[in-house]
This record gives sequence, structure tokens and C-alpha cells, in this order.
Amino acid sequence: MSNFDITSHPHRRFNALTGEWILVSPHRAKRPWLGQVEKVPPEDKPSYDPKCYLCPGNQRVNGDMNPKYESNFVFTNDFAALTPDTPLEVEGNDDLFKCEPARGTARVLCFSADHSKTLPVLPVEQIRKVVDLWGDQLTELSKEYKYVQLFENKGAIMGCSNPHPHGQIWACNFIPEEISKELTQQKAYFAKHAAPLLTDYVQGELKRGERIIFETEYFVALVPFWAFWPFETMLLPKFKVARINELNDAQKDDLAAAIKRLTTRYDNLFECSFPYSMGWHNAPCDGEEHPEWIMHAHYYPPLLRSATVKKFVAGFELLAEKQRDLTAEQAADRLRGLSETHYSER
Ligand code: H2U
Ligand code: ZN
Repeated sequence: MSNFDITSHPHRRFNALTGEWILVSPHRAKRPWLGQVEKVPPEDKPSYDPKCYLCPGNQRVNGDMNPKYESNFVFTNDFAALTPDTPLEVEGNDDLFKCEPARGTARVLCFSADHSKTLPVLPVEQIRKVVDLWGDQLTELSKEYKYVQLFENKGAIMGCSNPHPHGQIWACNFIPEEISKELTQQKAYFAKHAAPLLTDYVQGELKRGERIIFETEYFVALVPFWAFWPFETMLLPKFKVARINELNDAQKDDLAAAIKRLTTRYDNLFECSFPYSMGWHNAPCDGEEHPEWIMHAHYYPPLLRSATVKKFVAGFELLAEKQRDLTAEQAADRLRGLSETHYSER
């Protein structure tokens, strides 16, 4: 029996950020890339769609009119999943039947007035305005809520209802599950090592290099060691910062450029407008300091082999433990090898 080899033998990887394990089966994906790259016909989207409820000057489902905005636009979601005035009294809770009132708000954030321009094809200056907007929204909403989730659902495959480039913000009076796991892990690491987990993690990744996609002056894009989705990535600062609204101008410019580079690579992978759910994990705004927390973005794309073949979460993964075939290192290799010129501009 030969020695264990992480590049060929089944193994489990620990997600230091959430405390969960994932099963990796590299022997199933070791074969060279044979997967068909099916192309989907390029969508010819107009710059303005009279039927789009996010385009400037158009009417939304509830009858409200959008202003004739030129850059970006934020409004309270007309179908918000959280309400700011939920009654807080509950009766009859016990160990088996427990509930907790949830208060919050939800907003929709149009990234651009141009219906056809997703983030990778927007100019960096416009992406920079989105970065500013994220920061401003966090500043405003963190005065009232414990946690603010900034995110983007992109593509019909992710359940996104409208191709107009937009993101969402949900703010809530509780610490949601994923944040709670990351908080526990980062706090425990900080208590043990007197350094933030993600600062040490980024250092470790930069030293190893095998999962890095690219670096900018202030940020790094990588496939995390513990990635679950085939082309999952993270965007992380190379310095200590807990929240996106604490970045200075140079760091925000740099971040906007990093977002453009990463999303362009994504689009180039299968030559399609690459679907994903992405979001920023900023430190909770619960009145605590959070020296353990480093802001970061997760990108979770569902695609596996082509513009149309997605990974299904079923069977063992749904019932026992998350699993992947393609290793994080192989995914990083592929993403690293891609052009940063968008395929539509070639
Ligand atoms: P997604 O396509 O990413 O799901 O987001 C669109 C959001 O826009 C969705 O949450 C909201 C939906 O509730 N929306 C409005 O607030 N007003 C509308 O007129 C249509 C959609
Ligand atoms: Zn539109």
C-alpha cells in the first residue's frame, strides 16, 4: 500500500472557517479535461428593456416608478423576506418547539442603469461605485441591525428573476447561521493564536501558491482549500480589515479591479455569463469589536462542466457530507489559465 497522496486518494478537508468537513474524491476527476464545453448562444440584451422592473424610469410590480437613475439605484424590496416591525413577544416556546421573531429589511441594488451590463463588462469606475454603495449601505443599516448581508444572485440557474445587473441586501436583528459558524471559528482561532484566522490563512495560501488565481496590491482571489462548489472562490484582503466600509479609496479602487478580473475569468471559463451567488461576509454589527474578523467574499457558482451542466447536491451530499471530485487545486489551475479579456470583447 502506497502512502497517502492528497492529489489522488479520497480524503476529507476541514473548512477552518466554518468548522465543517468535506469529502474530496480526486481519483474521479484525475482524468484530463474531456468535458465538452457547450456554448450557449450569447444573449443579445438591450441596454434598456421597457418590460424590466429595474430599468430607469420603469414601473415596478407594486406600481412604484423607478427614478431615471444614471448610475445605480437602491430601493426597499417590494417583497422583502424580513419586516422591520415584527412583534417581538412569543409564547409557548419549549425545547422542541422553539421560534424567535425576526426583524429586518431587504433592499435591491441596481448596479448599473444599463440593462445589458453585468459586473465583468462594466467599466472598473462603475464597479467602484458599487463598492462605495455596498459600504454606504452597510454603514446605514448597521446602525439598526446586527448583521447586514450584501449579495448578488446572478443567472436564472441561481433563481435570479431578472437579468438586469443587481444585487440584494438583507439586514436582520440576528446573526444568521453561516455567520454564526464563521464567528465561532474565527473567535476560537484568535483566542488560540492571537491573530485573525483569515490573515494567517491568506499568508498560508500565498506561500503555497497552488490555489491562488491572482493577486492585486491589496487583495487575493483564490479557490479555498476547503471549496465545495467546483469553481468556488474567495476574494480576500491581504491586510486586516473587518468591514467593506472601512476600506480607503485606494483599497476600494483595487477591489473594484479585482472584482472585474475575477468575474471576467468566470465568464471566460465556459464562455457564458457565469452564474453564481456571491456575497460579502463583513463582521457583525452587534456592538462588539471583532478583532478576529476579516471581511471576505464568497463566490458560489453552480456550474460543473459547461454553461449548462451544473453540479447537483443530492444523495450522499444531501444526506451525509458535501463532496467534490475536481480538486480545489485543479479548479484554481483552470481559473488561473484564463484570459482577463472578456470573451465578448475578443
Ligand atoms: P433576484 O432576481 O436576485 O431574486 O432579485 C430580484 C428582487 O427584486 C426580488 O427579491 C424584487 C424581488 O422581490 N422585486 C421588487 O422588489 N419589485 C419588483 O417590482 C419586482 C422584483
Ligand atoms: Zn433593466
